[in-house]
Amino acid sequence: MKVAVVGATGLVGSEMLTVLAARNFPVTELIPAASERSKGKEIEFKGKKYKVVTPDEAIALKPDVALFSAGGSTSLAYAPKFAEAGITVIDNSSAWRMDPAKKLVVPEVNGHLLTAEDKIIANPNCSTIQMVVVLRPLHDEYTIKRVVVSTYQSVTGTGVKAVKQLFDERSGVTGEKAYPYPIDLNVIPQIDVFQDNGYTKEEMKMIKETNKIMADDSIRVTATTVRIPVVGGHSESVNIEFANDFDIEEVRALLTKQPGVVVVDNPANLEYPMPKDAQGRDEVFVGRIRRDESQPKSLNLWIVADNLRKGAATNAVQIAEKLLEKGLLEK
Ligand code: A2P
Ligand code: 11C
Repeated sequence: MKVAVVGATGLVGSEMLTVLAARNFPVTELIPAASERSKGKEIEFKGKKYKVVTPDEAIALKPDVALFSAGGSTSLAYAPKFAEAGITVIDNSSAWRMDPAKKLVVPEVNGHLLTAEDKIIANPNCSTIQMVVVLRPLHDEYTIKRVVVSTYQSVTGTGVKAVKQLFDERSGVTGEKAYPYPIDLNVIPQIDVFQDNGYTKEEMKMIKETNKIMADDSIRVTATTVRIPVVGGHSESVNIEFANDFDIEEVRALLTKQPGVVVVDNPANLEYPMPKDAQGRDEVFVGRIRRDESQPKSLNLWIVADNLRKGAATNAVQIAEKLLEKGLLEK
């Protein structure tokens, strides 16, 4: 496969290169693309050097598939051009996610829906992806009525500038700020901009994207998304109310056999998922599995994943793998 990565110089784009190599995706030729600013810059992939091109040059090189992580406006401008040239686009931005004509895909949840018609496929928001992977088997078994989620999100979700702000503050250096407040030794209950309803855009993404991916608008979701001074991944406290009662050991068994999920839940040994352990891993980790004793048919969980991996790059590469498996990337 000829694979283009648009945004290859960015935080998620470079993680895409790492994941493509680590998962041995059959790349015969890599086409790293970024803005004019990066044109000609060298990128190493599997021991070979490749020169960064512009998105227009990438189209002319006719890749089979293009993974995009270059922001919403680049996706809006270029994804249709790639698609028109017959190149399947897997887009990590939020540009196409809620477009009713585009699929929003987490392979373990709804990858079976992909067809040859899907030329622009949207990769969901990181905090949504790690949650729906866990919700899927539980919804299938017990029918979810309502989800209450609070997140503890890594600064890597904002980008390089935010990671730098955290470490600058820690070492007493004055630098550029990604956040309106200090992030080190602090917690910021705002991710992305506020909407008219008092929720942030990140919170509304978790609500709307969950309904779309699960293909079920009857699941009620409410979210509070929070930035914390961590780099390894996003954590989520999730409370789920079901229509039907569950057995806690059966819940554990369902999650244990769910592809892409690792149960880390042994309070006796102080074992639970943490972003320090999730960093650089492709799986979603779940623990603190327990009954909500305050109301019937309700469950509490703690979900952790590397937001740059399963939350972004890994999920995008897994979509490409799914297309390949279904024979949808063949010319
Ligand atoms: P560049 O490095 O040339 O600016 P991040 O999310 O980490 O900020 O990365 C954004 C990525 O998107 C970078 O690779 C960046 O390239 C790329 N990018 C930004 N604007 C454009 C554009 N107009 N066309 C193509 N790539 C772009
Ligand atoms: C964050 N979830 O952690 C955001 C980053 O829609 O893909 C990813 C935004 C998106 O800040």
